[in-house]
Amino acid sequence: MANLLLRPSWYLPESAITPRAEYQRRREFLRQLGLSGAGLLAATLTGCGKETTPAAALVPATAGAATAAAAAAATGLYPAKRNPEFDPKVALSNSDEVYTYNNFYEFSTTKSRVHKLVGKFTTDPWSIHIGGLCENEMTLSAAELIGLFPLEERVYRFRCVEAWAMTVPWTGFPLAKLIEKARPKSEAKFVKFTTAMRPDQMPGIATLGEYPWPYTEGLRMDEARHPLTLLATGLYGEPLKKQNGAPLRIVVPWKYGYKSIKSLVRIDFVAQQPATLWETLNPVEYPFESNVDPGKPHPRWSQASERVLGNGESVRTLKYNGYADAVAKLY
Ligand SMILES: Nc1nc2c(c(=O)[nH]1)N[C@H]1C(S)=C(S)[C@@H](COP(=O)(O)O)O[C@H]1N2
Ligand SMILES: [Mo]
Repeated sequence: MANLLLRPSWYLPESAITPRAEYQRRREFLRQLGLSGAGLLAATLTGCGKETTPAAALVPATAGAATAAAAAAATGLYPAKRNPEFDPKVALSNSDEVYTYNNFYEFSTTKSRVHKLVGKFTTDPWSIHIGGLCENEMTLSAAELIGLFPLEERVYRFRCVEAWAMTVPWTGFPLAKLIEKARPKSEAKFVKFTTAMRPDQMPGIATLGEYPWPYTEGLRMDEARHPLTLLATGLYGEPLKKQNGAPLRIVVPWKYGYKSIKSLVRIDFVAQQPATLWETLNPVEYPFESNVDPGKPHPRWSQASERVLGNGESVRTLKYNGYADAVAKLY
């Protein structure tokens, strides 16, 4: 991963820097400013996105606050120390927008409504099963899983197939560590991920009755083991909020956002490429691999550029979402 540190092709141009709200006040940000200079400061503070910020971004992000937040903070897990190897040293997307502009179809297809509909969704207590073709099956509480390995913060770019993008600080640990602990058998060629399915707590499921619930996703074993693939437990220095996939989600920054599956209840090692919800619905639009590729237009969205959350600016999309140095060798 050293080349990520030395040659960070995923640095954003200043035009892509989005304004920030509360996170701007964090000590961490002050540290960054010291490192990144006055140009960034000026761009951050004068790149006011008020005119272009959707109304949803102005809603206070109180709904859906992680109930476990206070408890977790008390245990001292958050905020986790930022890993400098994954830090583009640019301003982050506005956290209020990241909390209120969500794709989570189990709740709603309207992004600005998801955070208002997660209230009944119980994420504490939570149980996750790691099984399938492995020597060390485990059923753990979320708290147990989160405690298995040290948490770190990583700033990643994130790109939705709908051509919007954000830059956010996730907390978590590499999925590879958990895979190593589970000891997959040699027949295991893929990892299948499954989201909780609770129609009584997730009002979107009934409105999309024909969808092949639960939401599932998958990765090849080498993709799942890649050091960039994160098992995320937090965002902006706090436990994940429900709308962002509490208590545990996957983040795969070089693939379109739908591969980054939320609110995990199962991780299974399997021999065959697993069916995924989106590929089952439309294999042409949402193929299993789904690496970010500006040269490969989607039938409904050109993938050449992306709109940056917060300031609405359009920037060119990068192959593998800017992570080519780290992942191109996989393909
Ligand atoms: N279970 C589940 N996971 C999901 C989705 C979903 O609808 N259900 N949407 C995906 C899509 S399309 C995107 S872009 C990201 C959005 O994550 P965010 O709301 O935290 O930004 O979550 C992904 N993970
Ligand atoms: Mo997405």
